[in-house]
Amino acid sequence: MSKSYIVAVVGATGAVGEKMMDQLVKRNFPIKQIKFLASKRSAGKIIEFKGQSYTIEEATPEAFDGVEIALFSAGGSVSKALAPEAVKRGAVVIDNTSAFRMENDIPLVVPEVNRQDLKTHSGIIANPNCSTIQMVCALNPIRDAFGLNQVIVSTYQAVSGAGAIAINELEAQSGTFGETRNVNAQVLPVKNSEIHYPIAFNVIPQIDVFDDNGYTLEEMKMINETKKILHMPSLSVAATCVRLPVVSGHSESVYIEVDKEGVTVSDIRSILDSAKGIKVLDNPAKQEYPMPLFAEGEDDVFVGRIRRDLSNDKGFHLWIVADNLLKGAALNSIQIAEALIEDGIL
Ligand code: 25A
Ligand code: L14
Repeated sequence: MSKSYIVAVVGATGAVGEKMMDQLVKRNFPIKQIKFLASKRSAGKIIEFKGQSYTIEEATPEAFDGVEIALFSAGGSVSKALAPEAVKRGAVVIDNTSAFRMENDIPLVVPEVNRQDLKTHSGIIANPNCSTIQMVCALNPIRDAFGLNQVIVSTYQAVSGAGAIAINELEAQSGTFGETRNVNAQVLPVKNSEIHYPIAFNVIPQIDVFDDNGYTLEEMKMINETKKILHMPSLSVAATCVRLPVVSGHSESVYIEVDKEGVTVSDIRSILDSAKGIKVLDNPAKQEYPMPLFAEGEDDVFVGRIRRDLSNDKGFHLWIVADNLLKGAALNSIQIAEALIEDGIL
């Protein structure tokens, strides 16, 4: 009989944690025993998993005794404090926050792209930022076939990226058309800052806080993580990250310049058609293109609107959409765990 594992989900009550639970069931992950951890606020609450009731426990260092795989999605500060404690107790941590992603000795992994990086882990594996994951899924096969010089991306990101609390805020504001400018906003663009704007009937060109260079941290995550995952430290990447009143599903308008001369749109399409985890949805005659409402609940990264730049023969434009809570977070984390098992690393 193949091995099964003692698993902990940290942040089980959040938008991502709930999807992690769904994915563990859906993908029939080999679980011997499971526990669900969250903040003190949620400790004692009961949640259902595979027809059984479980009591949520407070995430403390001791809660990780005996745990073999710990899936973290409770924010960066929780990961910083508790991931090393879990590792100390023998667990492999797959961390969905930004806490460790850019540390040199921590692999940052999208299994379809850089699964080999898992081999060098020393306890913590970082799950990349959601907008970055869906973009590199499409860029990697193009880079392998035609080379890649430059990437310029603008994102159209759903509120679920900011957690369950931001979904509630969008819902609450959605009946307010006509008076939206005066609604009481408390979460977006950045939960713990002083200034907030309504998201219903609006578009906010800020995700996460600003860096001194004028970019937001979400934009810097896309820039730095893309280079790290693709192993291309000098790739030219620029990003503008924008929040829209969409519940789930991040969309991206991506401009790329390839290395090779003479690449056609149909070359790009056929490379993407045969790439794992990608679905090309690109038929202008039938008005077929990816949209976040239809990507919700789907595992794949959808690519459409593939066209050549009109002034640069090596330039192409793509429209990339995925469910940010699935491939962007929970699904990718479970796929990392599966890859560790399949490759004999765990
Ligand atoms: O940028 P970072 O630091 O990497 O942050 C990542 C955060 O972004 C979210 C996710 O929030 C994560 O916390 N996120 C969304 N998409 C993501 C993606 N693709 C993503 N992160 C990475 N990649 P979330 O809402 O999905 O989950 C938050 C979970 O964390 C638990 N938690 C918080 N503090 C904790 C903790 N667990 C342990 N110890 C702590 N100190 C949190 O549990 C939730 O499971 P909870 O018990 O605090 O929340 C239960 C319910 O309460 C609501 N809530 C949250 N904050 C407040 C609140 N209610 C009132 N007041 C609050 N201040 C939540 O909505 C939840 O339903
Ligand atoms: O870095 O607010 O993984 O949409 C991803 C979602 C940060 C927040 C991360 C959002 C998070 C982001």
